[in-house]
Amino acid sequence: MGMQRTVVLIKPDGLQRGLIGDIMARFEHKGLKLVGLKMMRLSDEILDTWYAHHKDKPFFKDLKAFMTWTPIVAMVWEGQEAVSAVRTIVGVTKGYAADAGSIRGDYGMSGSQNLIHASDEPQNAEKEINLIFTQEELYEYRSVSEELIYSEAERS
Ligand code: FUP
Repeated sequence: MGMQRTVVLIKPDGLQRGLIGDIMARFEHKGLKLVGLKMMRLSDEILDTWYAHHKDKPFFKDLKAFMTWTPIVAMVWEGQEAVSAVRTIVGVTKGYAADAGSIRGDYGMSGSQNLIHASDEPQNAEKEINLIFTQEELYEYRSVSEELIYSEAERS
């Protein structure tokens, strides 16, 4: 158990479909704490690093074109085991296979236009944070609901 930070991107289809508010509400209601938020256009350079593990895949070119179609919304959420907690809320990669109740399961049908990105492990979360956020864009503050969301033992 430990406090973690994780990156969520609302992809161009999430923005175009007007799902930004609904998506953010899910993380807020879960009890995650928002520590970074901005709208931005992803560059070719960022995407080459972000999706380096996919660079030889047949869908890489289309993936990059899709991710640069419009600006995206980037955020950093913090909480206990935040990386896996957020991945559970997001659902598996392909919308048609994702569990009902997850974001991809509830809102998407595509295997590529899947609304949202979430870091898959803590090490990648740190890498992704450093790729798109500066230190000044990340905030530390005390959430007044922390004592309701976590037990005393979890907070210390
Ligand atoms: P995820 O971690 O669930 O976002 O999925 P991956 O890292 O495996 O894939 C990153 C993105 O590549 C997906 F969100 C969509 C795209 N992709 C495809 O377009 N086709 C595929 O077969 C697999 C992934």
